[in-house]
Formats: sequence, structure tokens, C-alpha cells
Amino acid sequence: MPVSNLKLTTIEVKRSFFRNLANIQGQFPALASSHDYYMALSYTVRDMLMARWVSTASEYTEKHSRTVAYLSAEFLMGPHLAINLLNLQVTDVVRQAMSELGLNLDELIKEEPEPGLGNGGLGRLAACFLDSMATLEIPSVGYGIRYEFGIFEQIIADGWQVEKTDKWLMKGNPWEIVRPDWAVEVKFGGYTERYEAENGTFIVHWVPGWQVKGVPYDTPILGYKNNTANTLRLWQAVAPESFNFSRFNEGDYYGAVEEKVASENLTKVLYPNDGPLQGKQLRLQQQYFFVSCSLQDMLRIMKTQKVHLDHFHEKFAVQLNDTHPAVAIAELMRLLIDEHKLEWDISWRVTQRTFSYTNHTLLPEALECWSIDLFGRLLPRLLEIIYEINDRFLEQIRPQCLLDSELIARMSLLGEQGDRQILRMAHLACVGSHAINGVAALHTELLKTDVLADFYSFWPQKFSNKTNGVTPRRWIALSNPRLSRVITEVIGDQWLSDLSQLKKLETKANNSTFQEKWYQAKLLNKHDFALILHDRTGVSVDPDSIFDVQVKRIHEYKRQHLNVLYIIALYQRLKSDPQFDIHPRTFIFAGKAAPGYHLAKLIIKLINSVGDMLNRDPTTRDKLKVVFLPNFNVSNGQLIYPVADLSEQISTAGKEASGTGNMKFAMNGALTIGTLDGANIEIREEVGAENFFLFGNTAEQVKQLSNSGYSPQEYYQNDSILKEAIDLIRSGFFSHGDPETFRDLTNNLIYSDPFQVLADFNAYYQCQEEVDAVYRDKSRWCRMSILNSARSGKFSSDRTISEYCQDIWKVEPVQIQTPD
Ligand code: 26R
Repeated sequence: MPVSNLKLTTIEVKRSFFRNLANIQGQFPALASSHDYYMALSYTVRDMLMARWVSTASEYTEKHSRTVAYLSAEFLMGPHLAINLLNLQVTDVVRQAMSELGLNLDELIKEEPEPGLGNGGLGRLAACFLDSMATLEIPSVGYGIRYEFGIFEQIIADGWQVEKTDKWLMKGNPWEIVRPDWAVEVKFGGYTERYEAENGTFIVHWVPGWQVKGVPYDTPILGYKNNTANTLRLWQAVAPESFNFSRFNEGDYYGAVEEKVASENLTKVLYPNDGPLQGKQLRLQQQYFFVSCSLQDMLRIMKTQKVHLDHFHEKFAVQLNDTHPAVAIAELMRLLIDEHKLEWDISWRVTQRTFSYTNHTLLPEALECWSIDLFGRLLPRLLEIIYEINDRFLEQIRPQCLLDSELIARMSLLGEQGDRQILRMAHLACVGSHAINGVAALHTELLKTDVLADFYSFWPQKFSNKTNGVTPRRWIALSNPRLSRVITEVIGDQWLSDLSQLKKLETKANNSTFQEKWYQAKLLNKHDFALILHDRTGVSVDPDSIFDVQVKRIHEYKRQHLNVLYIIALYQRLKSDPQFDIHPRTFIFAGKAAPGYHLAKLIIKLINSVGDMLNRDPTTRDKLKVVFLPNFNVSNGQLIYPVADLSEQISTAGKEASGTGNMKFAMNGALTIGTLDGANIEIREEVGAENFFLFGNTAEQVKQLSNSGYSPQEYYQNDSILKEAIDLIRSGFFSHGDPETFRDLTNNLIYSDPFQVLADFNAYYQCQEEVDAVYRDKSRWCRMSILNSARSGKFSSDRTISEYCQDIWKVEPVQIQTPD
């Protein structure tokens, strides 16, 4: 355990802070802005971690440590300053130093623009994994893309989502270091040529149409209370220096600059999709770009260690975060064969042993396919390699397929979609990996029986489950200091690195003094949050009301509209029956919709419109509030999870691969109302069925219902509460009398309802009544809340990462000695 920072004094902090303010920001106190101070403090913290970062890299190099390379198109890191202070254990001394200067640490922390380089679950999971790998002292690198614009900023105007660009790099980023020496070049387009070599084999030469240079930017990833500082390496595209010099000389200045701009566009913006996506050429370019850069970087590292490339898989375990980086399988083959002259069979053995693949979605529309035409034009050599992989693969399975030509066609990497030839990236990922995993028990089962069933029948041993987790450092300690203090007072602070220790709280679950402390921590959080809500939305809410929270991407399968239908039903009941008594509730929503996803955007408008009507209605406003907090991101998540009483996890069973927000809520003592979907099932198993509000059809029932011809109209006609709620929307009551505004949404529900909202409505309604009844028994609720948190240990990403290390990566921790 390092002790070096414990002796850090406020004097040293202040000295370093002023030095950085002057030397790096070029600023002095009389003119310094809050942002200048934030920068000065960040550089001060960076100075504290540099020695660890260098020692970590140097020890890994010296020991030739086996290393995890986590390839992900998204890393939703969230702000660095506060988590780095926490990991270094210097928050208190730094807070004190700042306060001696008349500065407030919390205000400086808020100055950091959030690096939002991800859409949601998948990107945030990657960030939690980096945190856990550093804490568990696992040699690892996260490889991804340095998007100049991250996920868009969401503004709500007249109830509608409006997107603004996220200029997170505008004022500089103190957490990254550029490494121009390790830049690499990536080819695109052009054609391939074949030469016969002396031994009769063919050498393939890819003559590119153009090239792009990738420059790595490194960010340190600290472990908690150890000396490990791993690296997140993000690639930025720039035009190669040699770029079109001849054109430049010919005087075509604009032409040359235009092409330069085009190559730099490659890493401009993160695609804000979390669902269906038509073949976007730029997205494929992004994927190949960062994959090729990362593999070339690994080969460079191999070279410095003088290890022969047929040992590549011994040095690196490469994890594919969904299929977005799956082209890596073909790219490693290309590098080994074309550039390093290894034979196909050896290269293939190395490749298969190197890669493992995590699937994050079952939704058919989200499974990545590329048009072969597009792929071949952009990456001609890679397409040839994929054809060869496919030929050999089909040859290998043919004997077992006997005469089942349909099975062979189903498993082929190539397929047809309408009249288009397509490449199925999930198939490439399965064939080229030695391990395939889902992200929750149910999800893995559905992979095995459904989406990847054919592959499972061939290679059952490749499949395993790795239930997701989240880091308790960011999602409890940093987000919820009040609850953390209550916990630590009773069980000490070991839970931060061993979340199973929360179990020790169970003995206190019935203790009324402890219950009161537990309750007060949440209540104070709710008070603070009410002020923020008012500030950002103008709506005032009652901290004594039940905070009923649904925050996640807006998507039909996540069924925010099921929640809204319940709210409308509740409203109508309160209006028609003045005697009807409920505990006051505040429904809080947040989340972004993909900019092109019409129905999701309409759901946002509906939430806001319902809120506008209800929050103003004098007969109900003391009982019912509906608020939409704009721009859900990591920072806002940190504010929201700790205030929730009730966590809404109401996706159609079988559709949410895992969910990770559900875990953050439970850890922070929220009770879940949820379906048997994703990790909800495991949360319920852990916390106990009696401490979980379960409703709705099972995945099995959902499937049966849709096979037997699901008819939402029957539910609409037969359930008067449901019908009245939908009819109120249709009447134009929430849209200034205009019945058109929400027509697409209500028609979709009544006539199609692909996610069976209506089928689950009644069960949800009943379950919500139970929630209300239980909340009235304060002691019972507190007990349930404590037990949810106490039994959430399984959902630490430390547990998840240990399982990946043991079962898939076979990587051991490497302890970094104290750097000073
Ligand atoms: C192909 C492209 C359009 C695309 C589809 C889907 C791009 C991105 C996505 C997002 C998906 C893969 C995602 O974020 N999935 C989420 O992963 C989380 C982490 O495993 C799960 O908790 C969550 O259930 C799942 O939806």
C-alpha cells in the first residue's frame, strides 16, 4: 500500500497549484477564472500521478507482462478530477488546501467538461472495466477513438429534444498526453496486387487509395489505493505529412487542404446511435481506423520486447467490446500474413487464441452488418481475407452439417439482406474468437438458444456468461458520500475494494437507529437534488415524496411510455376520486434519444407534456410531479442514482441484455420495480424476491405471445384504465388540443406495440399500487432498502473483471512498487 500521498501537506498542494496556474495556464489569481483554477488543480493532480504512470509502464515492459487490450469504439469515462483524487486518497487534503485559498473543491470539480465518448451502457461498461482492471492491478490498455465531439448535448425546447454539439476539448484537456512518436498509418481504398514469391506462394500487396495517420493520446487510469496507473489510448486521425504534396506544388492548394480535412473528419464525431443504423461509410472507417492503429501499436510493443509474432496471443488478450472492433480479426491476419510474412495456419491459430468477443444486444436490428460492396471498396484486402476465413470455416463445418445447406448458409459470414450482399460481423467475431460471452445470465442463455444458437451447437465450450458490474468507487463512494459515511461507520471502508463486505450491513437492517441514519442520508440527498432540479427545470418537488426514477437511453424496448401510461392513469384516478390516497410521488426521467429515432423523441415530448399539465394542476400537484432532467450523462447520473427510492427497470423481458443502471440504483439503496429481464433477474436473486417489485411477462411468455399473434387492441379494449389513459393522449389533452402530436405513438401502441407495453400494463399498475402500500411502512421500506444495498456486492465490476481474468484472459495481477 502506498503511503506517499498521506504525508502530502496543504502547503505542497498550494505550491504546486500556483506553479501550474502560472506555468501552464499562464494566469494569476486576479484574472483567473474558475476554469483556470480547475486546470491548475488538474495539473497538480496529474503531477501527483505521473510517477505511478511511468513506473507502471516501465514495470509492465520490464516484466513482459501479459496484457489485456480492451478494444472499444466507446469509453464513457465521465469526469476525471474527482475520481483521481479519490483513487489517490487525497480528496481531503486538496479540499482543505483549496478552502485555504478561498476556493471550493466541489465547484472546481464541476468545471470539468465531461468526456462523453460513448452512448450509454456499452461505453460506460468499458469505463467501469478500466477502473476495475487498474484496481485489481491487471496490466491493461483501453484502445479506442478520440472523438473530437462526444455524445451530443441534449437541450429540451418546448418539450422536444434538441441536439447541440459537445465541444469537450475546446478549453484543453489536462488529462491526456499526445504521443506523436507512436503514430501509425492506416490504408483505405485502392486495390490489391499479387506477386509470386520464390517458394511459389503469393505475396499480396495492398495499394491504397489514400492513407490516414493515427496519433495516440494517452490518459492515465488509476487503481484505487494502489500504485497502478494503466492507460486509455485513444486514436486521433490526421492527414499524413506527405499528403498530396504534388497537388500542393501544382498550386491546387484548396484541393490538398480539402483532402486533409477529409481525413481529419474520420474521428470528428461519435455516432449517437444505440439501435438500427444504415450502412454509414464513415462509421466503418472509424472502426477499421482504430482497430488497425491499436493492432499496429501492439505489434510495436511486441517488437520492443523482441518476442516472435507467433507468440502474440501470449502477450495480448484482446477483448472485442461488441462487434464494433470485430474487423480486428481480419486485420491481425493481414498484418501477420502480408506485413510479417507468417503462414495462414499459424496466423489463424494466433488470431483465434488472441480474441474474445462480448455480445451486448439481442435486438436483431442492432446486429451489425456491412454491405459487401461498401466494405470491399473501402477495405479490399480485408474483404479478401474475410472470404478466405469464410471458405475455410464453411469447409470445416461442412462434414458436421451433413446435407443441411440451410445451416451452412445461416452460419456463413456472408449473407443477403433484400438484394444486398452483407457481411455479418457477429459471425466473424464468433469464428475468430476462442471465447464468446453474454453480459447477464438470461442474455447468455438467449444467445445460446437464439441469436448464436448455431455457433453454440458447434462450439459450446467457447460460450460463457459474464454478468456485468459497475465500479463502487465512482457509483457509491464518489456519487454518494453521505451513504458512504453511514456504511463506513458500521463496517469500515474495505467495501470499496471488496463490495461483498456490504453483507455485513444485513445485521443492521432491523435496527431502527441505523434505519433512521440510512433514511436521513437519502433524504438529505433528495433535498440537495430538489434544488438542482428546480434550477435546471423550474419544477419544484417535495423531498418527502417517493422519488421514482427512470434514467437510461430513450428506447421503445425500455418502455418509458409504460411508465407514462401509469402516470396518466394515476392522474385520472386522483382527479375522479378525491378520496383516493397515495403517498406523494415524483417521477423523474432522463435520457437521450438517437437524433433520428422519431418515436423515442416523441416519448420525450410526451413525458414533458404530461409533466406540464400535471405539475400545474392544483388538484394533483401536491401528490404528483413529473420531471425530465435534460442531458443525462455520467455527471448527472452521479447526482441521480443516490436520490432514487424506486428504480424503474421495466424493459420487455428478453430485450435488455443486462442493464447497469439497475445495479447503480440497488447499491445506493433504491428498490427496483422491474421485469424478469437482463441482470434484474440476478439482482432479485441476490436481494431476495421479497425486496424486489416484480411484474410482467417472462421472456418465454413474451415470445409465445408474439408467436401466437399478439393483439394490443384486445388489451386496449378490455382494460378501461389503460384505454382511458391512451385516449386522454389521443384527445389532445397534453398537446393544447392537437390530437396529431402524439398520433404516431398512440397508433403504434394500439395497432402494433412491438414491445408489448399494453400486455404488461395491468401487471405494472398493480405492482405500483403495492409500491405505494409498502412505502407507507417506513421501517419496512428502510429495511428493504438496506438489504438491497447490503446484497449488491455481486454487481461490482471488480467481480466481473476477476471472472474475465480467470476464465477468458488468463491474466495475472502485477503489483507496482511505490514510485517514490
Ligand atoms: C450497431 C450499432 C447501431 C449499435 C447498436 C447498439 C451501436 C451501439 C449499440 C449499443 C449497445 C450494444 C449497448 O449499449 N448495449 C448495452 O450494453 C450494456 C453493457 O453490456 C448492457 O447493460 C445493456 O443492456 C445493453 O443494451
